[in-house]
Amino acid sequence: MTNDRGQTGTSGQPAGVDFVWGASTSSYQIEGAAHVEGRGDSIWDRYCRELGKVQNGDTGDVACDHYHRFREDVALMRELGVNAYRFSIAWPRVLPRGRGAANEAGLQFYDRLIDALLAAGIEPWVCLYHWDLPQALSELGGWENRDIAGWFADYTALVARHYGDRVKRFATFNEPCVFTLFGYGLGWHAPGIADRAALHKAIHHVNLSHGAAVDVLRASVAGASIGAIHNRQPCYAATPAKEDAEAALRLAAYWNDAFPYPQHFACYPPTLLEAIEPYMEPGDLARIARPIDWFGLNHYSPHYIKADSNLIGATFGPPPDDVPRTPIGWPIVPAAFRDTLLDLHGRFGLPIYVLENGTASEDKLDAAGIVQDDGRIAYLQGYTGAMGEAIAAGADVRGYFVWSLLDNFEWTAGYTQRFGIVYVDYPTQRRIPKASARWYADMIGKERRQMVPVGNNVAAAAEG
Ligand code: IFM
Repeated sequence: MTNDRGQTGTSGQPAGVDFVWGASTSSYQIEGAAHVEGRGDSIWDRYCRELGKVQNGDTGDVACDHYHRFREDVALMRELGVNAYRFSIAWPRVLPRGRGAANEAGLQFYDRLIDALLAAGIEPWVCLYHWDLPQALSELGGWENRDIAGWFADYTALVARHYGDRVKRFATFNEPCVFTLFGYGLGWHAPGIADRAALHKAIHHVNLSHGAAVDVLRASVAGASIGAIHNRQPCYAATPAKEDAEAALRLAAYWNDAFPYPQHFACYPPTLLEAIEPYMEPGDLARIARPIDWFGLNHYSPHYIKADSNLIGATFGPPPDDVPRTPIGWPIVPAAFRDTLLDLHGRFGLPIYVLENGTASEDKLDAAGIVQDDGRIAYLQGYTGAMGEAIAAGADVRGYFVWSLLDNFEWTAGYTQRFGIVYVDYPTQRRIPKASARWYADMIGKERRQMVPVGNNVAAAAEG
């Protein structure tokens, strides 16, 4: 397999291999067990404790208690028939202070999880970073400190050493545009910083950390298949006003290009270069642009952008009135997903894995013990159908992972938004597969039996 520069990756899926159907989660959103067996604080533990930052004062202290109930969750996935599970490792669980002494109990938790997945025939896909930076490192400047590339490389080496015999699929970062822009630029997420210099330093240091981690994984995991997970969404102007059109272009550079461009093309988007250049050293772009094996895409909906007085001069506006929306107001536009997949294929030339797609809906457990989430089924039908169209038009999409396996801690929305295909009754921690879980399982089953391109079966399911 070759990447966009014609270089051969050391591994990856050969053409013709079965499409991967999976489910995704992340450590802080589901694990709980925040203060047990040696786990250190992350920036989200700290952020949640700051009154008023997260709805209802919710925290990830217990979340879905996956730390103790992972066997049940693996059994659920086995029943669904998914062949891969994407989860993240909590850096502060394995290195409580982010560097230095490792926490054996934390390492063993992921051993147990990985072994249970393999025993169930489910391939583990490990993401190294899904936003839960060790608080101790944040106190040293976190992503603003250039030294973090070395700390991240050391953490990656620990993970590679420990799990590389059983795990081959690694993603370096999940949605770097979100945690840098929201966490360091707009102050909406942990660690709650809104500062121009902080944002641009963080972007560059995350990119350097990505390159360093790719090198570590390549050198230490035989047969590693490595990628990074990015959001990519069309950023439309919210109104015909010139200032909104300019704002949309500014936001798109941060959202869509600030990470994939240096990682794949060894350059920053021209509109960001001036702000990032002061933090660059000679050779940095070559350190960042290391060959990888696949492009991980998270996609939910297009953005409608308007001008703002914040430090990037842009923010998220409402979609036009005629665009359908999910219960939390996210636009439902499957055609934008199809076009994004085709654009990605043309632009980067790497195999694509969709590693997040799904919707929050107003799920209620009815008197019969059923969660009839028809809105989510319609959303998933529309989006997997659009993916089928992109594949038919030539996009090299190799897998689809639903977000999310379980209802979970949705960052500043706390537990008010349910994204799972499995309902979690938080007071009892009972798991109840929703109607969408049954739909997903049926669709996977049909795809496997009929071995025809995805989309055709989705359409058939929609017809009846
Ligand atoms: O829950 C999040 C996830 O952590 C990152 N991508 C978007 C999801 C839904 O908001």
